[in-house]
Parts: sequence; C-alpha cells; structure tokens
Amino acid sequence: MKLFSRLTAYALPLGILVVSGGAAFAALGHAVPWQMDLQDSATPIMDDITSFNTFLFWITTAIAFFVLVLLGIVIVRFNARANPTPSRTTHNAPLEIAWTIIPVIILVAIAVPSFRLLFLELDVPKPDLTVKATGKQWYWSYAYPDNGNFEYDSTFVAEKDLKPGQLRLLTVDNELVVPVNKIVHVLVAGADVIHSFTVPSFGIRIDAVPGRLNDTWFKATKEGTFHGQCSELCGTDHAFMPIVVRVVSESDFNTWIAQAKQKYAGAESAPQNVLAAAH
Ligand SMILES: [Cu+2]
Repeated sequence: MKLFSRLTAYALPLGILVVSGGAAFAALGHAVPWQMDLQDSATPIMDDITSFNTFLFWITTAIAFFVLVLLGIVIVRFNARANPTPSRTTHNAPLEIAWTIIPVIILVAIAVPSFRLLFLELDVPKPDLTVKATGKQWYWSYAYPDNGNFEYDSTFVAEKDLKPGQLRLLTVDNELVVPVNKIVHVLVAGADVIHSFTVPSFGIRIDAVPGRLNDTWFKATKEGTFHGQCSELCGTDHAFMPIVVRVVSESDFNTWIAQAKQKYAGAESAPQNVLAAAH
C-alpha cells in the first residue's frame, strides 16, 4: 500500500506534465527545454507530419497496451500454481490467420498516409520563389536566383555576442528571408562535405551533397523566425552552423530584397557555389 501511494505521488505530477505538455512546452520556431512533442507547425506539410505522428503514437500505444494485457493474463491465469496441467495445443488455424491478417491491415493503414505524405513532400508545386542554400564548413550561404542572383553568408553568432532574446547556438548574422504564404523552392548543395538543411517547424530536411543539387520546398503560413540546424555530422563546427529563416509579409520581403541587392552586390562577382560544388 505504501508503494502504491508512492507511485501515485510520482504519477500525478508526471500526468500533469504530459497533459499540459502540449501547451506549456511547445514554441513556434525553436525547441524549448523539456519539450516532449514536435515543434509547432508553420507549414501545411508539417501539419500533416504532426497528425501522422499523432496517428502513429495512438497505434503504437494501442499495440503496447494490448500486449501488456495479454502478458497480464498469462502471468495471472497461466502460472504453475493457477494452471498446474498446461494445455498441449500446438495449432489453432483461426488464431494463426488472425495474427497474420490483423498486423497486415495495421501496416497497410500506416503505409497509405505515409506514402501520401512522402509524395507531398517530394513533389514540388510551382514555386513563387527559389532560393539556394549551400552548406559550407561551417556556415550556410543563401542565393536568390530570381531576384538579382545575389548571395551572402549566414554565420553563427557566438554566445558572448548574443543580444537579449537571441537563442544560444541558434542565432546567425544574416538570416534567410522569405515571404509568408508563398511556395518557396529550396535548392540545396554542399560545397565541401555533406551537410543537411533542416527546419523542424517547416517539416523539411534535405542533405546538402557536394556535386549534386537536391531540392525541397515549403510554404510558411505564419510570420516569424524559425530555427534549424545542420543535421548531418560535417566536422568540428557541425554544431555551430544554425539555419535561421525569417518569414515576413510580401511588402517587407520586397523591401528586404531591394536592400539586400545593394548590401550584397559585391558578392555577385564571387565564384558561384555551383562551381565550388563541382570541384
Ligand atoms: Cu554542416
């Protein structure tokens, strides 16, 4: 009884933690301490990933609970004391058919939405804007081929240089800026080794491979600042090449483009990453 009351004492705060987890620990655009769920979604793809994740969670929970109940029945009803003369049955056709068919049905139920999501992620709709992200040791470069083809580097801001409110390990000097509610096609390449362009709130992750052009897309439906990190182990400073995407209104984006063209004008004459990637 003492054990039971102690268990309840532990379980209660844990239960509150789990129930309130969604609201208390989620944040838009970055991870937070004690976060248990996925980051809040900012794109239709991430909405689908989140609901698929919840769907899988309930399937696995139901299976785990079912197995637990079966184990409980075996322990209680079929131990040596409760059941001294065990049954010698070795075959049961209906049961064997059931435990083959039911898992197949479960797998098909998982596969259908899984493939649907995969096609949605890989099939790039007609883009409103194309940007190119090049992973380098150890920072990202962003180019805007539709808007003057300027390119600039996005480098890590060290902890000692952070301004109040800026996130440790997740802040850069020059962010990737995109308009809200527009389909953004992202071309991704690596200039030296393999990196990976990842923004959890957008549900995107794609490897940046030298000599190869990968692509992904997103349509951010919320304005704000979204943080990601290089997600392929790429060397000593792998942990220090964050990705920051700032989603702004269309008019703010046009203003930014006009300024950026001036600011990064000199960069146009610099060697293109495509060439760097081919070497
Ligand atoms: Cu990297």
